[in-house]
Amino acid sequence: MKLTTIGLGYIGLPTSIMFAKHGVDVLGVDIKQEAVDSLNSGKIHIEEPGLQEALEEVIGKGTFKAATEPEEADAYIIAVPTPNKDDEFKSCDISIVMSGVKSIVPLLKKGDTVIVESTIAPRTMDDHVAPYLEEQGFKIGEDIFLVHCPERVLPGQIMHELIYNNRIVGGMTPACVEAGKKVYGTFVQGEMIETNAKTAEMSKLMENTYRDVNIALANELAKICNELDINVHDVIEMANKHPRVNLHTPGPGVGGHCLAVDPYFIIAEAPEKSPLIRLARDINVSMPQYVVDYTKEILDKLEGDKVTVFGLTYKGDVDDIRESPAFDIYELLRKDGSMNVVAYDPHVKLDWVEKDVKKAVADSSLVLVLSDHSEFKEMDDSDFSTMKDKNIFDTKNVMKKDFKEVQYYNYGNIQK
Ligand code: SAJ
Repeated sequence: MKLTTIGLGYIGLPTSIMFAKHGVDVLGVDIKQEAVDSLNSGKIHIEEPGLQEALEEVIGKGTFKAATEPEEADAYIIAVPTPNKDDEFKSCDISIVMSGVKSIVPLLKKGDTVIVESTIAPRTMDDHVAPYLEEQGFKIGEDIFLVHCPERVLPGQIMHELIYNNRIVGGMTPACVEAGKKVYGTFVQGEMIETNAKTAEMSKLMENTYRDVNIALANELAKICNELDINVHDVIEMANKHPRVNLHTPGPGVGGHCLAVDPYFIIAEAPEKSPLIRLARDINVSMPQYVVDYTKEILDKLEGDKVTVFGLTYKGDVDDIRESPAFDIYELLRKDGSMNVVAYDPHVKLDWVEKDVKKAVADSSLVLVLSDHSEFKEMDDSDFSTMKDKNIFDTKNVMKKDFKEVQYYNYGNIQK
């Protein structure tokens, strides 16, 4: 099989490499020449465990190459971004998906399969992608097979989850479902769940919305507990001992290109019917300011004015700062102007981000933990010996709590 993938980002690249590892002849397409050059020279341009080794393997085997223009194949996978639009409900911008579809139209031949993996608003396949391809003269389910197979892998575990997660195969017709299953059957060992495109779209969006709403509940609980002087982490631990309760974990907000984005795609399509989803978004969006306010309260009682932010990424052990509440907090603190703010993140490759922990905390009065990187989990008093005032506010509840010289705060133990 020959496969052309459009988009070599966090999903398109691992997916392309996984197909190439399993003997498929893959051309990965991206508009970024720099990324294409880097990949062809054997270097990945994103951080994901196991991906660099896998790229080296497929380059060695000659089953993967990158380019800026698509080529003819038997199957096409579109895995490009779908950002929020700048409108009232932050609706789903499908223009990049549509450009991807347009770019392959001249290459399409009878029997080809076209798969959209990008996360899209409900009914996008029925109302936009399918009608466009039919206008170009293709009979869907006969000439070409059109499928929505939403990606559902967790960054940090992509190479494992691509193979073992179950996979929703949402075809425009039953024949399209079969064609989609044939493509992913190359390597997927999880169950392939057959459905239509609009059910696939909505279930993908709802998975992330479910998580966003539940995190909002945990964040609201943290605020309530702080008001009432109750340890929120103890409450969650107790409540989760009930067999049918699974409270999520509060934090500095919700980030990434999924949970902070997808719920709006549903809201925008049915605003009158989605007040709960909207409120949950608002609660999660309110968290960075909540953290900033507490940070200032802690700092007000101290002499020094240096704050060291630990972690800028949207979650632990990734390098991704897209839609990151940690990054928002860093910017809010800097804009405030009353503090000297320094960022430390062992995963983020930006010049102004400190990589040496000792340098980052020197003369600081507060370490503000905003991402749950593994590196933070093992730190002890000795890592903070050069601080001016030794205080930690750990919004991710990630550090060891048995400090002797450091005053440790988290949501369960917040300074009043
Ligand atoms: N977070 C909390 N509390 C929690 C769990 C997460 O505050 O209890 C925060 C994280 O710190 C992060 C955000 O939520 O800022 C999202 O992180 P995540 O680990 O929940 O998810 P993502 O965005 O990395 O990946 C999600 C996954 N979806 C689900 O678990 C339902 C993944 O399977 C999807 O493929 C991905 O979205 C996507 O691409 O849609």
